[in-house]
Amino acid sequence: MKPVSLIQFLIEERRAGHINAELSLLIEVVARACKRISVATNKGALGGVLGMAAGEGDAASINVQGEAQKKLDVISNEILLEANAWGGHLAACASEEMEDPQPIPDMYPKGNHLLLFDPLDGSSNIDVNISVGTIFSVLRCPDGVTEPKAEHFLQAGTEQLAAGYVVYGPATVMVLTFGHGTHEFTLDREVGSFVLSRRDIRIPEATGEFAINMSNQRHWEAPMQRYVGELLAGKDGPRGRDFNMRWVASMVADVHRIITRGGVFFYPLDAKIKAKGGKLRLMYEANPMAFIVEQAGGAATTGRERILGVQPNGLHQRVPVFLGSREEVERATHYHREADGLR
Ligand code: P6P
Repeated sequence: MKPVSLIQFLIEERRAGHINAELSLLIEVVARACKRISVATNKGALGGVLGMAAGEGDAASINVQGEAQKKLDVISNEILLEANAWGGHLAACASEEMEDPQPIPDMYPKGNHLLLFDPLDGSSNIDVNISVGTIFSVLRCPDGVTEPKAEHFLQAGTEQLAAGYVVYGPATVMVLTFGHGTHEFTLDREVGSFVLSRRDIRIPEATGEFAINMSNQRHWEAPMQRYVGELLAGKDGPRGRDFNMRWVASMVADVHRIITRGGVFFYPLDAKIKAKGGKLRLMYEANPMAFIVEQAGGAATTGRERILGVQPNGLHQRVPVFLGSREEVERATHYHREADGLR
């Protein structure tokens, strides 16, 4: 069968009335930027892009999250900002790497969309050559707002018009949803275009594989201790079956494994991070991944409520994340809600 390029897929989606021309062109701009990030990432040590953003002996370059930036964090952020500045489809961008939203410069045309992204998630893995990725989310700019501020981005995940990620691994793969299924595109490096490799992905409802950072176990809440304890007990415990564990410590890689073969991913609240509300960011990590996973038949909660239903209170707000195969997400969420005295 003749391969379907991302461009052709976007035309199909426009014909089906799932997206408009502006959103279609915005996704093309983001895809082109991610191809450039893939080239930079794949250079490794030869590209002079590994290591910390700050030079030897300089003060570390710290982002709004309080994390030391890698060179590729900064480069990826700049690639996405520059590509979208003149693209003409955006009113503003927001990034994990920047405190405030970035307006579109006056000399460029503006559009009606807001783009949020984590330009290079999992960047602590770059120097050890483990897959990293870009995560993005698209919202509608409220009518009449010409200079969007942070509060204009604070829309629940159900308002997303599009969400996607690009994982820079052995292959560069984009996974995308517009709310009409979740679809996968693989970068054909010889042609330089993303080609549809899986349409209408379905995550198996049941799974035998879970992903969590076990080193935090002593800090978890009791329901999480109970749930993971049952998985570790395997066939000798109440679940009556053995489970396997994976933890890449790169959300895009862990989520892509789940999108590919099922599984469940947890970054629960724990005593260390309780004050911050969690580890992962709602607007440009949890929400886009939740949209993608739900559209593939999976589930995504904070352990207490549907992630997409959370009303944001800050651009860099953090939330606990439980996502993947529906049966396991629902069981772990039930344990937490039961412990809270909720049904
Ligand atoms: P930990 C990467 O820093 C990240 O934001 C996600 O990509 C990943 O799932 C998580 O943090 C890893 O956290 O505590 O295991 O290093």
